[in-house]
Amino acid sequence: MIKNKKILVVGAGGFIGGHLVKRLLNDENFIIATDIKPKEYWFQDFEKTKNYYSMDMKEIDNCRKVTKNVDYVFNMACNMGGMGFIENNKAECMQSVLINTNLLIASKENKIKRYFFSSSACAYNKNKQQDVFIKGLKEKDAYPADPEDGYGWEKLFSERMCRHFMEDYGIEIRIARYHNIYGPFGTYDGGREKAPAALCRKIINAKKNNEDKIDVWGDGKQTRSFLYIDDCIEGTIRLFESDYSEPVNIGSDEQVSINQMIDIIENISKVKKLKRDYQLDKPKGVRGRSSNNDLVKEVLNWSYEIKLKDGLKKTFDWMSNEISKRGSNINRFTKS
Ligand code: GDC
Repeated sequence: MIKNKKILVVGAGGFIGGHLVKRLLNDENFIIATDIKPKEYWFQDFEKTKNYYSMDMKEIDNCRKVTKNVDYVFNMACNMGGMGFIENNKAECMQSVLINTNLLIASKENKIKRYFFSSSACAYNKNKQQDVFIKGLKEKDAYPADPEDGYGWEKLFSERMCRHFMEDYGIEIRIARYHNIYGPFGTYDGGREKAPAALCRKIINAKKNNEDKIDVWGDGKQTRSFLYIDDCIEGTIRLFESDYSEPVNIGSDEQVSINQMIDIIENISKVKKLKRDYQLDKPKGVRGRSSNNDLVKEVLNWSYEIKLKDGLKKTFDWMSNEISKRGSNINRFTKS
């Protein structure tokens, strides 16, 4: 267990970053937390730490300030979202390269012991994801390089930047390739939401408004695997504590089509079967994607636990509560 360490979490106001801070605080670490969002827009709030900074970590001076006298750095920050965001904001997504680069330089200068980079399944070669059901992606499938345009190129490049800082300067590196992480406190509206949250929201609202139809992007046959946030955090901590410095999948191998995921959410919500308006002109991304977990099992002796239907139930219940409290189209700020 990581305990009694001074840890910088960059992107602490976001979804995964917020859950990570919560876990590290519970494990009795001293946390410095930064995010570009003003504090009132952070996804979770933590009473126990006063060391929050709202700052742009693309600026190297900010990176230098907050890496002083720190043991470990977790870089959970990037400008990101689901397909609706990353397909239409490639230049924005690629600028996150400045966060990782300047944070690595500052970490090297301030002699940080270990550095974590949150990469993505979007780093994988697109050609290996053209069929509806594919074999899970193995870590080596990122090469030859042909990742998701914009966002995926930034992730792959930044992975390599980490690797070279390790080779040339000896900074210890850990890299997770996350596969569509979902759960409570995730974005569910506003344009950055990913499919699990978007489809839960659409079904909650259809039920509330007595509608019999939802919009679905694509033909619904495209596949993904989705990992619940608690498993993501457990895998992240275990990877960080391991001695493995190459990228590792943190994902699920429960591959489902978007249609199958909608079936699961409809069951949870107890609505009658809704009509599906397939929108073929909306962002679709790759045709099929899933995680191969051989390496994570070998290196960490660990596998995720939460099945999609159980994780979606927790997410659906949380979101129903949020929507009834706050409505579905406002910025959220929730105390954890
Ligand atoms: O957005 P996403 O979850 O991202 O979309 C998965 C699939 O669900 C897409 O084919 C999309 O067209 C379909 N879909 C159907 N309806 C909807 O209402 C909807 N909203 C959304 N968002 N999608 C819908 C993600 C990246 C992340 C991250 C992960 C890593 O790609 O966007 O930033 O890095 O990958 O796995 P997805 O899975 O393509």
